[in-house]
Amino acid sequence: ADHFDVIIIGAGIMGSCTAYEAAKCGLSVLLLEQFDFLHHLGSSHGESRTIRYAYPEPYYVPMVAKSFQLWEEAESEIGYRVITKTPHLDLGPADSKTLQSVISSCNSHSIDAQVLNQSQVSEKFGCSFELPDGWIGLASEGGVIKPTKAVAMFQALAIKRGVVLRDHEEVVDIKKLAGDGNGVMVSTVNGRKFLGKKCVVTAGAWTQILVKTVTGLDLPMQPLHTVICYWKIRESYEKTLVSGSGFPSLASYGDPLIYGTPSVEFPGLIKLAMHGGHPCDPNKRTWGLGSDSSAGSLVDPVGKWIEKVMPGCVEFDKPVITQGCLYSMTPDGDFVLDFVGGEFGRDVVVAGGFSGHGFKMGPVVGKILVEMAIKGGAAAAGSAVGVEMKWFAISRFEHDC
Ligand code: PYC
Repeated sequence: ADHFDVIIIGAGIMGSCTAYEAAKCGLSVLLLEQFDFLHHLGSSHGESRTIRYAYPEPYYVPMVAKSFQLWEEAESEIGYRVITKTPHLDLGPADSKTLQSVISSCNSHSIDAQVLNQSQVSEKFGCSFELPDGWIGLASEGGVIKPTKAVAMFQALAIKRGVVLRDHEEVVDIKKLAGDGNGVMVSTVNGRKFLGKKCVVTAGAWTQILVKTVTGLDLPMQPLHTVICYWKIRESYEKTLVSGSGFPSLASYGDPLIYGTPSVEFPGLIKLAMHGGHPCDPNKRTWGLGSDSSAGSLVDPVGKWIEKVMPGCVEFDKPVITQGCLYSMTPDGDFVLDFVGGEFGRDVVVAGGFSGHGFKMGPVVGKILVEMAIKGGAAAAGSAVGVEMKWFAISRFEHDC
């Protein structure tokens, strides 16, 4: 069997960033993918993801800052851009606890952010918004990431640094090799076996299944099928809602939580969608919207929100394009970045449960995972990157798994 310092399972954004970071540290790396590279079956494909400093949980703000820096370094190395910087706007009732937490975490990290009343939001963002009474806005900075292009960028950078990439290699087993420091053997469905001193599982919505099969550890990470919606912009708003015009990426707090980006990917369309989704088995998804009320329940609330908050901006009461995507949801919405423990000790690191907000964090997560694999301690890895790791520990689920 071939030997590597690190074997990474799953070549979405997290695995691809980890492979690149590991290679930067001079490690020999194998990156395995169960489907085609750049497939659209998981959580790393599509047209756009937001990046924003404005987070209700203060511990994510420094992670975004570090990630932004690493995104820009990777862009410089490859020679093209995967992020378009835009303003970012949070919205919601002034008494929303989440929105107030966003404001205080921006303040505590000195993020440049301005609280705006109803008319200031309309003035600043081209009269596209008509905030309901009692709502406020918070304007800060963010951007839109091109996900497929970003994953391809990290894979290209990884290849340049000697990483071995193999797709159509579904991992079916990971075995601890006898003797301290001897690492693990990873077996694939094709009967291939690879030896790794360390192994990192970044298998997105398949992480829970793989970790449970191999270790028996049942991590609470629920795969959710979500629906991304693109709406036709009314002609009179086409120049307003477009990226580059000052139109922001959006998060509207309340029930439901709606997010959006300015029009970047499909000319004349704007992405506005609902955070969350329906529990699913990632191997048995039903595609499209279907006709059941549960599928419509991910789209209809977005139409109602547009009518209420951006009335007159879009042409039809239904989206013109919808795309399926997967979330991997933890009970608290925080990630899992930890060692699986047990007989594997610190030889197998797991990263998952990105809960619909992880993509932007790919570069910083890659750095943390490599620090964990090399240094063998989560706290040491976190302090090397300036991240508090207790939020991401498996032990927080003690009663759930
Ligand atoms: O983290 O910005 C975000 C996000 C948008 C949609 C879901 N999560």
